Amino acid sequence: MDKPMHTPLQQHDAQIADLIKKETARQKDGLEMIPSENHTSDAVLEALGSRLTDKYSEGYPGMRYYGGCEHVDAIETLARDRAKQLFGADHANVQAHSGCAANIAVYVALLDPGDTLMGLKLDHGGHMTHGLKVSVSGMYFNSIQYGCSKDGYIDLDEARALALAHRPKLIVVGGSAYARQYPWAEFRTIADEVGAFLLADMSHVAGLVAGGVHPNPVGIADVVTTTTHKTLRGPRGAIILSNGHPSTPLKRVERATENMPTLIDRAIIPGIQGGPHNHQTAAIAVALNEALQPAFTTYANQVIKNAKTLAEALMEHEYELMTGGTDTHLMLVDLTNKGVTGKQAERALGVSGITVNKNTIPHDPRKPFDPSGIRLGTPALTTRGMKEAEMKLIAGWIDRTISHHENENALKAIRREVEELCVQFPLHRGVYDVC
Ligand code: DSN
Repeated sequence: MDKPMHTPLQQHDAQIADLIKKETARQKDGLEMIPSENHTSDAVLEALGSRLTDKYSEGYPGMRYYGGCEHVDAIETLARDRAKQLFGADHANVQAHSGCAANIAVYVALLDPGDTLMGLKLDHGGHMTHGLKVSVSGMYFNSIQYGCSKDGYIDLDEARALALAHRPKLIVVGGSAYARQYPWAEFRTIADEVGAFLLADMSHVAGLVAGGVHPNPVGIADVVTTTTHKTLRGPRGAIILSNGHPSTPLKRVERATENMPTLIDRAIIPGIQGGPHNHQTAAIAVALNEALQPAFTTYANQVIKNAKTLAEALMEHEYELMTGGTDTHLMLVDLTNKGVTGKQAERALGVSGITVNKNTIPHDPRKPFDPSGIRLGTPALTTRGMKEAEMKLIAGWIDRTISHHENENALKAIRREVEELCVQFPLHRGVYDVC
């Protein structure tokens, strides 16, 4: 009898091969509802696992510190051009290794240590790099933080009052647990009133922007950052978009919006990074090409339809959603009225085969490791082809899980139902031409 064929990884490192197999099965057999996660296409995975990872290419296309860059130059140029086309920007830097690096690069480009920046509090749905005291953004800069009102909406009056009082040099708008459209234009007005740069971090909603179902901050903010692996459905990575045109690279340039491309490029390298991750850049280019196809607009629309359906169904089960619903791909659920903490819910849902994350809610009386809420999203489920009918089923499973969160047998029974659904919606469909 022939021996089973082994891949190189199975032959050379069975432990890692086995763990990758287990993680793939976990994704395949369960429902990924962390709103910042998605499932990339096989084409993206192929680019990510290519020989491009071997290549050093510090610098930018046409201006590298290494030889042999002709092919990675062409790849990075394609990635930049596709990003510019998709979001309508003059300039795209595609080298930031991930979202944190992208945001820090913007601060390096535009601020001096000790300058004041203002962003949304992390526990109100912001992000660490928007000025959290224990992040570089809060340690090296004077961080002022605005928040959300009790209803969960960003408190624009507070943001304006803080801006007038503290005159930040840069204001960040964006976040990771905000269920409504980001008020880019309102923040432009506030930034203009105090002469601040405006950074829009659209990481969570970039795929919705690409699909035309969320306002685009490009042209409103001075600079826009985004990760590439959330609703945009690419590999891990980030893009920094700006308008203006790169000036002579060696000339000292003033920190003005028209010089943004040069300031950003220099902040990435030599400012905070060395060699770009060329395999990642190629995979980003592939994902951007997918996002440029008409089918991606259908996908983005369905992500929102699914989120709205899930939100309505949960509210019918008397769940309290911050802001009373969603305009986007995510929702933030306050579990206080259910007598269950976010940590308990995350654990029980995990047993049921539904992966979510515990999350603080604005003005949460509890701590981040055991907060009052959970955050749910629909990007990954929609990629698998799930629609409104499945969202209603899932809302029922979430409710049963939370109601019986200490009954392991009940949770295992739900898991079997979840697995039956997952079989009908394979993870790797290869080409995402349907929704
Ligand atoms: N960790 C990301 C999220 O889950 O939203 C933000 O960087």
